[in-house]
Amino acid sequence: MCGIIGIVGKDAVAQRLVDGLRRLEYRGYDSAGICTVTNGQFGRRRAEGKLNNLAAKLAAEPLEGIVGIAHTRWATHGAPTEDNAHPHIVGDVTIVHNGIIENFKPLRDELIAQGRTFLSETDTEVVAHLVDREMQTAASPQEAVAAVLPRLHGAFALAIMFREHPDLIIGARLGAPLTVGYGDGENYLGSDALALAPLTQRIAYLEEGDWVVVGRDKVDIYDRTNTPVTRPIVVSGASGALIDKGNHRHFMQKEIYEQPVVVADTLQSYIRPLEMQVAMPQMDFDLSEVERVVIVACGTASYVGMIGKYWIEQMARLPVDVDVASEFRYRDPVLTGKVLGVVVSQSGETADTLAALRHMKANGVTTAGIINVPTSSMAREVDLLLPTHAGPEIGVASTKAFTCQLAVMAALSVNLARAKGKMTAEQEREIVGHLKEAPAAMNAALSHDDEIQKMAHTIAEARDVLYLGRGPDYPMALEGALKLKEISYIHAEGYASGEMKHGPIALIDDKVPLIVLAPAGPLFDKTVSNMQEAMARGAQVVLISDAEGLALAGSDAKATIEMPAVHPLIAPLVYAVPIQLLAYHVACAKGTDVDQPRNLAKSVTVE
Ligand code: HGA
Repeated sequence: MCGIIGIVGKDAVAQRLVDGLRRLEYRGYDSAGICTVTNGQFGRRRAEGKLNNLAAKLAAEPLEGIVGIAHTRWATHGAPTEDNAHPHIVGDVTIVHNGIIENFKPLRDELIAQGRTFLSETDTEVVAHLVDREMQTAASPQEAVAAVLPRLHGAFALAIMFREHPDLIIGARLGAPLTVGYGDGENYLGSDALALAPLTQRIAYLEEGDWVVVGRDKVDIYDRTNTPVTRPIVVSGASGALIDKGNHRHFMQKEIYEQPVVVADTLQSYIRPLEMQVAMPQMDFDLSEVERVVIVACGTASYVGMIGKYWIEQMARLPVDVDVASEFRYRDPVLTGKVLGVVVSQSGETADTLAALRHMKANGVTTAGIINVPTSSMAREVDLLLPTHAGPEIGVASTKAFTCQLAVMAALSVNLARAKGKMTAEQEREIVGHLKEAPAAMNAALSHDDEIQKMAHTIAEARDVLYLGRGPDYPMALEGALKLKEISYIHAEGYASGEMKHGPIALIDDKVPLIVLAPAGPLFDKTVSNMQEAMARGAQVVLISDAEGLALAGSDAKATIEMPAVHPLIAPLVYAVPIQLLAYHVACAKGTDVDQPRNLAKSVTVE
């Protein structure tokens, strides 16, 4: 979540650090800060709120210096105020941190007992004090940091700078990502390769427990036992260009519109068009041996997992468990038998999902990952990487990553079905045909943008909204509700249609819009009955269905949105479009910050 960048440079760094923060803003945007060291002094600027506030401060009071660290924050400990913003300075030490120091309370008590005073409410400040305390006796910054790291429990990526040693920055990582960038006469630290892309493409990924001394001409990496190690330098390939919104008002809108193209790109690497077969990347294990599947993810990606459960169970007849990652490890799941563990994540850094992946691996589970960032921790750690090709997703609310994840989940389901002998070549050909139709059907769904925009004004006035769906449309209902919550701050819930009468129907009155996702098909009549039950109690229904469904039940609804008629397998990809557009236009009508909604961050690197 928080984003870190550090430069041991040959030229001025302040502007370059801010540019790097812009590329990390997706990780947090509640406050930001920068510190440089020059002429034996630290110079620091910090600001509450968006990065522009920090940029304005820097423009008014520029900072000199060719060595510096910077941070964009997503607060975990202490409100997003200027005092809590990083970098924190204690004595001759300044520090930026991503993660949570879980034992910060006893450490803080210990330091206070020694007469130290804290200026922030953060967990981070204890690290600055600990390093400063060690510096009183240590022979070098290296020695001080090596003494402090074993005392920290929890997760951290750190960049530490020293007033009296202005030519180095020390970085460390445990449970949060940190990369080293190799430049020409200067070197860098960054939360990800994207942040460093304009500076260098030559990147080394630190491993768990590593710490690093970054100098101008040299980088020394140590593992958790303080043994010098080398980590491979790779060419990141991350684009140095800043991604822009094109002609769109928001990144989210742009990303919704990109879906037909990026889903087609993604499908291209999972389909052999001539053979009409689904293809998978090379793997060194045999899918036919899989006895059960365990899917773990968070938020929107967890709904991909739930939809995957419907697909894999139906097509491959394999039992599937789906867990939200934050619960998975702690309920001590049974992982016996030949389990295929599947993680789903846009960033590949989500702390809970990463921890779940490691838990599965530690228990001997073969793992696959549906991941959008190919250089991420998860992408590097899974046994089988199943990449999505959504491209950088900037809007905090996931849209194109979600539909690309669905496309890959569909391909995985078909592969499992074939490997388990549950799908004939003829059936596979038919499914490939439907998958190939998905981008065009998504385009058709996009053509309803104007009418959805008009509808959004009514929904924007609601205090509560309910979404209903059955089968794979149930997770879609959850996703529709999550989208509304995330960006329009309207309380929304998704329910399995049949569950309404077991409680939620009590919420219904004529002020609660009820959005029903119901493509025509075997589940349609049942869902429409549930819709009627709600309408009998005054519900204002928006029915999203195809022409056949609307002909059967549309006249009863207050409003309708017509989707193209599609095979049930690709329906979630298509129905994603109206629920995203609806949330988007409701948010615009309410005037919220669509791309950077309050309290959220794009990449959730704390548990
Ligand atoms: N715990 C620190 C850093 C928070 C963070 O990494 N969020 O993702 C703080 O609250 O400042």
